[in-house]
Amino acid sequence: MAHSVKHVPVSFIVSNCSFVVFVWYFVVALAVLETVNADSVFSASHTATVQTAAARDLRYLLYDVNPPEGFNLRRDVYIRMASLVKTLRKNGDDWVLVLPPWGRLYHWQSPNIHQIRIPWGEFFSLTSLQANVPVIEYEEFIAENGGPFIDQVLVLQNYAEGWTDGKWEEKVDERPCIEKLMYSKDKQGYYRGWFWGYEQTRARNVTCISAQGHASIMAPVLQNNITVTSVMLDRAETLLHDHYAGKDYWDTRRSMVFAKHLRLIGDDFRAKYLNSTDDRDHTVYSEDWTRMKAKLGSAKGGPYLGVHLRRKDFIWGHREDVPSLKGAVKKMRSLMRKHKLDKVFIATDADEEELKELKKLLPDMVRFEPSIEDLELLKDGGVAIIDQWICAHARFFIGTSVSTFSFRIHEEREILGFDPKTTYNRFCGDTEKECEQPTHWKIVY
Ligand SMILES: Nc1nc2c(ncn2[C@@H]2O[C@H](COP(=O)(O)OP(=O)(O)O)[C@@H](O)[C@H]2O)c(=O)[nH]1
Ligand SMILES: *[C@@H]1O[C@H](CO)[C@@H](O)[C@H](O)[C@H]1NC(C)=O
Ligand SMILES: *[C@@H]1O[C@H](CO)[C@@H](O)[C@H](O)[C@H]1NC(C)=O
Ligand SMILES: *[C@@H]1O[C@H](CO)[C@@H](O)[C@H](O)[C@H]1NC(C)=O
Ligand SMILES: [Mg+2]
Repeated sequence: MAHSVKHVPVSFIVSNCSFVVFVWYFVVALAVLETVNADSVFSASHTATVQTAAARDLRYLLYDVNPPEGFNLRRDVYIRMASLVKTLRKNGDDWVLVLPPWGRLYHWQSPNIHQIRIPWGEFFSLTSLQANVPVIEYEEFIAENGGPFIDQVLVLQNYAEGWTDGKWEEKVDERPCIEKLMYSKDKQGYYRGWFWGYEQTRARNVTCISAQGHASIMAPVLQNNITVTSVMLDRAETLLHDHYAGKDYWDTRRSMVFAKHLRLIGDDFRAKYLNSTDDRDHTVYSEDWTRMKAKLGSAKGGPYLGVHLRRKDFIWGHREDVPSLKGAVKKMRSLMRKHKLDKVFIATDADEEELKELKKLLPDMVRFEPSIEDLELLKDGGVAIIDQWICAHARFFIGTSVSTFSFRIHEEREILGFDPKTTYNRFCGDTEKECEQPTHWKIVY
């Protein structure tokens, strides 16, 4: 609990009292209350466990993802790990999922701001996550565990031989490491590695496991082959979803409620610049995700076109399915005409040069542009979430082909109850022939 208070940035006391800073101050106070709450909810469940089944040992599952992966694929891997923890808890011990701190993400390039060891509470509502599966922040793990020690790291990898005779089968085996290990032994015989930027953290043992299959394929290994208390799965993205878009997938996805201060900042921006409020737009949101069950088509959305225009690495590869800026603007104008919308909100990772060009082509576009002070508080991850939140509330949305950033917006809109026709849209490349549109994934409640 103490460490969540510590995250109150001292800078806001002296910085210009911008709106975001003001909201932040207010919300941090709320967040502290919420943390107190969450802790008591959490420990209550533990007490109950102790009383009913003394044999259930407390065990910790930690994980990390291939370094180049971005924010929104990482959110997807969280769903797979939550599913594994649910399986483990059904079968026996009292497993808790340890949330891997955010940081050193390739796309988070804003200069001069500190962006490692960021706890999940800065981006997501912990109480909401905990209503799905028991989770704790990494620093809580260190405190509970009696130090920054992880008993066993399992580095997941594919099979060196690939699929044998082209036949897919689910399997998992301890195997020699294929790639060079990203961990090295120190003088005391502990393994040192990245560990989310926590330099004091060390592992007692590191081994490689070849795994081919869904996340819960790891359950028997974690239950039977390994007896230590804390286990970390590195390269966790190797494992597939237990059941993509099934009930369990959606329960976890719905529990990934954005942190309150980010939602508030997004809502204020909508009201101020886009004439968009929940009452008028029929997008009333329940803080308690378990009670959120909006009918498809019930949400109307704010009077603007929402756009996610992914650039950077998506255009460097000269991909066929990504439009030129000119092509994108032409499509936006035609959608605005068709849906009688005179405002367009654009979320994009375009560089300065492209932004200039975009502004020239579409002078009245609206973007969320944080000041340096705001960026220090929100960080690149918070800004991305606010962009997603605003896109999620638009009357009509169009995203970028196969971007997980766009996919997460689809899901958010599905939760809010938008007509799928207004959500599952993407830009086509300028010369793309068959421009297949995104799939509609219905929520299973
Ligand atoms: N703020 C903001 N950031 C973006 C936007 N598009 C991409 N990014 C950044 O680029 C990263 C893209 O990586 P990822 O989340 O994996 O999505 P994907 O690569 O599009 O599938 C995001 O996490 C953001 O940091 C955008 O519209 N707004
Ligand atoms: C787990 O233990 C079983 C039984 O001893 C063994 O056959 C199997 O290979 C082990 N699996 C792994 C991944 O270590
Ligand atoms: C490391 O882990 C492997 C796999 O669980 C195990 O076989 C081995 O004995 C462990 N080594 C040590 C030193 O504990
Ligand atoms: C905002 O929307 C409301 C309801 O659709 C409309 O009556 C009002 O004129 C709009 N205000 C502005 C400033 O566009
Ligand atoms: Mg990516």
